[in-house]
Amino acid sequence: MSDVRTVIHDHDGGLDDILSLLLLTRYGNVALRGVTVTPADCLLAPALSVTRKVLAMTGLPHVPVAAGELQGRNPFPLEWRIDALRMDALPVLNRPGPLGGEPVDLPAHRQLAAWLLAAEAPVTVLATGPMTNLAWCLDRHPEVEPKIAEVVFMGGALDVPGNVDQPGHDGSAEWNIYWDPDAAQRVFDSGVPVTMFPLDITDLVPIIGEFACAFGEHYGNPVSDLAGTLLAMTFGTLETTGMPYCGWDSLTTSYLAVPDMFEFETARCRVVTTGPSQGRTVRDPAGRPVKCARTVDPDHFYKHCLATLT
Ligand code: AGV
Ligand code: CA
Repeated sequence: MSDVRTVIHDHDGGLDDILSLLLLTRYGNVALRGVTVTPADCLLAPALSVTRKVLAMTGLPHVPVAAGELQGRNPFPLEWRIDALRMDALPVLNRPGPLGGEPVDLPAHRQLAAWLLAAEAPVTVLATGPMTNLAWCLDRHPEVEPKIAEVVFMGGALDVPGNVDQPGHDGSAEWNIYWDPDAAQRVFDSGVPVTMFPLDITDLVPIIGEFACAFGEHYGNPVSDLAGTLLAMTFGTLETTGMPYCGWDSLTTSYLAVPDMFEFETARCRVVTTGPSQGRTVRDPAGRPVKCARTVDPDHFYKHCLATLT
């Protein structure tokens, strides 16, 4: 097992973001410093509530949770954002007991900067949503740069189609970058090491029935029940969008525990910030080097989740 890393999870409240948080709470080599919630692929209030409940149920009630207030340019579909309301009402998250997760007074972007500035050693930022908060920190407090050991980011699409299906867009972008293309480019423009999990690799891990149903074997274990329920709630997207729900964020998160599961390439790339391809990540010899995950054995990932979340 590698050394313990201090991690800040900047998520945006989707089903897969919460599954990622659940994984993080199980990792023995991760010290969770705090959680920031971006109001992107969620409704903010229930997403904050879910985050705090997950921290309570996993024995981490003192991990602080900060509410995002910065907005991106291209809003997520409301049908997706209401998943947070559904999660917040799940019985497994509403058993008697105190709510965990210390709410903080500062909004997420300022809190993120404060945590980074106060860090004694460089911190890993796990971004499973748009990088709006991080971009603000780099803009307003450039001195945070050396405090960031690595940004581990779910987003982008290099050699595969994107997942944005919106009027006036050509479909080449991935949603976490599309929500705020300038933020992603701002992070790319910094010197911070970026490890990226684009759709090229996350396409390999669709949430399949066999994976979701396997959690039934541990029925009665709250962590397992929550994981299986989150996975079950992802079904329907293939029917409505023609694209399966994938383990986008959870695959990205699993890198923190099992980096050897992946092979990487260093790709020079940049973000298209305007026009019908906005949010697209393109290879560009003049772009900045990004460590991109390229291959994974899907079965290894599914088994890792099952073994971790029971
Ligand atoms: O583009 C993937 C990102 C991930 O961070 N999100 C979902 C994950 O949290 C956006 C997204 C793409 N397709 C979706 C998404 C869908 N069908 N439902 C909900 N969110
Ligand atoms: Ca997300």
